[in-house]
Amino acid sequence: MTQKDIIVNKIKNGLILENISDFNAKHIFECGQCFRWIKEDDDSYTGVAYNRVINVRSDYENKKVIISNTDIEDFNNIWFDYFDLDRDYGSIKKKLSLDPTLKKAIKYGEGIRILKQQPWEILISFIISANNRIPMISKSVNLLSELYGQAIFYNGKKYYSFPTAKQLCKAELKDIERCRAGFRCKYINKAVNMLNDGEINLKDIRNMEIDEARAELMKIPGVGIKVADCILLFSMQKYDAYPVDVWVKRVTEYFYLECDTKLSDIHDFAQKRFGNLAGFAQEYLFYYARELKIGKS
Ligand code: 8HG
Repeated sequence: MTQKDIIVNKIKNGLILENISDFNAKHIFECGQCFRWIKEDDDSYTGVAYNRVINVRSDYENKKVIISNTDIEDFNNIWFDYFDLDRDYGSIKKKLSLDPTLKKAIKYGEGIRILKQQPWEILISFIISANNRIPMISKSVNLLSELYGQAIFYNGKKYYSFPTAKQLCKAELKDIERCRAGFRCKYINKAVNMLNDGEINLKDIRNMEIDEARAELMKIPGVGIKVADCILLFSMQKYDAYPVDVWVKRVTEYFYLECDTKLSDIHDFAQKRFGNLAGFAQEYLFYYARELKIGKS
């Protein structure tokens, strides 16, 4: 699917997208890559990204998506890229489905797209994610936004943008601790300072090839290999990254390798088996394993 194929029409306070393939809002927002999307009673999702609040509803069968609280300009400048609409997920799925396990995982998570999220937000969110559970990660990211971000009103409700490094630099460690991220707060504080001092530059890192980019990210305290790989995949378009958390370790061992395989062997396996589609494979597998509790003894 490319921009040419999608039909975009204005509706009241939003847009309707037609002829849109591989877009399932539930699978996109619940697969684990993002923390700021809330499911509404009507099965649509409301979220904050790029300092905006939008509501997204998808009709997978009929290839339709409704985005509320937006306009054509923002669609062209932000949401088209954010939802990775220029990518042909059909061909990715076809290639990965040659593998019987992935065929099942893809069927389960059909319509997942890897969002192009903002590196700064993803850096801090995944620092918070270390040894943490997704509901707690969301809570801390939301609290941090409430404390230091900007209020945005939508549908009679108050939402908050994710704070910039400048906004966060006013906060001392004891203030950041109010976001209830525990021991990770000192890492957030350090990352804020490193960014503001120019010690790290996320734009430069994004332009590096993957190994160098990963090594740079891992200079930030609180960023180990898994957190770095999540940042690379979810915000820097490094699609050969294969973040190995507990679930991906379990599911990869369960279907392909032996119990207690070394991390470096899991990475080598993923590289050989999935190549530059490893990141996509990883997300289908993460969602599949986590939802179905695969490999959990
Ligand atoms: O999408 C994700 N992929 C992987 N591999 N790991 C993730 C994703 N999302 C996410 O939160 N994690 C990690 O899994 C962070 C945290 O350690 C744990 C939460 O289940």
